[in-house]
Amino acid sequence: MSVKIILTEPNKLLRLVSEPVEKVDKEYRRLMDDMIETMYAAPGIGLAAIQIGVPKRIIVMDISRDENKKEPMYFVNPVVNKKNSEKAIYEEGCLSVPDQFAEIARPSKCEVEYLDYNGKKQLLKAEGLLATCIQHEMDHLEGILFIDYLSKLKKSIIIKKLSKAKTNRIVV
Ligand code: K1U
Ligand code: ZN
Repeated sequence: MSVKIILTEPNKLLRLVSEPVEKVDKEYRRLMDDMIETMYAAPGIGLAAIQIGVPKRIIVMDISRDENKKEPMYFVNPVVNKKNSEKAIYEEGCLSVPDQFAEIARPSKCEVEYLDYNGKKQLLKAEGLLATCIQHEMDHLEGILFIDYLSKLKKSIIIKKLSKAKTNRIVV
């Protein structure tokens, strides 16, 4: 397993629509191992494959927030079957949009079908942070970032800040 570099906005790769996985094999399990290690190292509670430059429909998550009791979750080719009309607001962050946070409204519950780490079909009924996180991660599969839900002005201020931070990092 290895910790990979997480791409940050602005980066055209983050805007790609990820492709489905044909078969959950050894190579994809190795990718999921790298993703979960990268997510724990960041640290974060979710990560999509495109955030480490791989345009495949794979997500890893662990919302347990307990260092000693890890509960990793792996989602391959996830599809949302049902979404609640009621919305929940969470302050979201993103490892690809460092140090920026914003309140985002999303359906408060959802049902997701996916393949697990072993390629077995699963159905998850999610609510609370789990529902928010999975929807945030599934947006990554479509090339969508949480800042896309903000006003044009707020989004452009954040992108300017991130571009500046990137330039400074290269100079130093
Ligand atoms: O980059 C990502 O997609 C991961 C992102 C997931 C997320 C967070 C909050 C709401 C929706 C989705 C993060 O993990 S940002 C970091 C974070 O939330 C966190 C970091 C350390 C401890 C606890 C949380
Ligand atoms: Zn994100």
